[in-house]
Amino acid sequence: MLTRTDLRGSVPSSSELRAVLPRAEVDVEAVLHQVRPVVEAVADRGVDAVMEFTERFDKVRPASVRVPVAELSAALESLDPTVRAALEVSVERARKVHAEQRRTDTTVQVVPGGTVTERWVPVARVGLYAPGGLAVYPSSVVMNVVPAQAAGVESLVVCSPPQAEFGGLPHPTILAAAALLDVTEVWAVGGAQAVALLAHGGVDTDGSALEPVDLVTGPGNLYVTAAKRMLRGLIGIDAEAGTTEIAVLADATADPVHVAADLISQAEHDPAAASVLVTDSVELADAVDAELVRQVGATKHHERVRTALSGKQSGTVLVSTVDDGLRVVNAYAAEHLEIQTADARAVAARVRSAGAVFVGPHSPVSLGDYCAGSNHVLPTGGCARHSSGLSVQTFLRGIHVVDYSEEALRGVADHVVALANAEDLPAHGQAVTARFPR
Ligand code: HSO
Ligand code: ZN
Repeated sequence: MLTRTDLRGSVPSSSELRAVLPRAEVDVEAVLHQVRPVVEAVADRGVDAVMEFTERFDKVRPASVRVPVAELSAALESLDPTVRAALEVSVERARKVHAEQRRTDTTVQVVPGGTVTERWVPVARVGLYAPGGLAVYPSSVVMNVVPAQAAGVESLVVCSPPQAEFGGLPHPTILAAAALLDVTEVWAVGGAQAVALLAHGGVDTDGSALEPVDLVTGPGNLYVTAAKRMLRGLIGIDAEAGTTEIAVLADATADPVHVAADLISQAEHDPAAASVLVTDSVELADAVDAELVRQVGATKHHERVRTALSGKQSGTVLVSTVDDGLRVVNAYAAEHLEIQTADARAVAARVRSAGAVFVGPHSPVSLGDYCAGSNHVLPTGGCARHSSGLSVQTFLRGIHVVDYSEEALRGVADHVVALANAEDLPAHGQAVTARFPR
């Protein structure tokens, strides 16, 4: 089921590896020309334009963009109690982890009387996107809202597309998750028009203001991603989220039943999802293939899974040693990386690039998707080489605060003047010497 790339013998350099490893091609640029008129119309005409696009793309016209607060509590009250209990555990664990991870301010005394403090200040207002359609993930509402709240973000809006079958409201589990997290502002808008409205703000159908945000996070489809890319600068965005990926680095000690189940679990998201096995054991690769055939037949979304597993973005990579496997997974920089080898902890400690790492036989990716306490909004498409997943840090800005006394400034004045002159910016130097008239 998985195509094989044989790198036994020699592992190419990491740039060459990136060319040979299975990976989905996501072409955000290709949809920019479709997204641009949507973004521009919303910038010009606000909610009127939003309603037109919503009718065209979501086939429904909500009464207002803002979802009445009563709908949020109603959705929570009707939520299946088992799902509610599970969401509560998910929230509790995520809060525990994210609260501890908030950075504290640091003050460095550079010289007596001269300090630089790094002060962490939450973004004032953020918009969190929750997709609808094929993917209705209340868990993603948790993963966006929890770090924003842990950072101390004061004003927060959740956006999700209106659904015709729910009378123009977003999906009820999205509303219920928002209510559970004490979010009171939810907008029924999706797609590129949602990002544009978040960035520009507008006036709702009842005349009330929809305030623009400073930062938009959360996964969305290609159009949402394109709109984020286009509006970046006016707003901040998180790393671009593409289709989900799992890589498993496994040796002969791994259980093929578990490895296959984990590869299938993420393939279930999308026919374009990527599942990659990297192993030094041909026996394990064969056993995983056999298991995939057996398990895929029995899984609910077998069509989607089969398409994902047989796509060119998925596959098995054979290597000579676990060390070579590490080079492969480090170059690949998967969104999710499982280490299922002997001494998995030591191997995991040598991972340099991955959105998140799952160590040993009892830490499957789906645990992290819901209830580990970690965040599941992670960089895809190799972006883990340069970016991190969503965290409390995403919602904070570090401000350097410079505080020097007269003596501390005097002590370094000559050096400032020398550097200013070297850059032919003498007024910079004079701004210091003016404070010390001779
Ligand atoms: N694996 C997805 C997140 C998710 N899984 C939501 C289930 N629901 C991307 O990390
Ligand atoms: Zn998942």
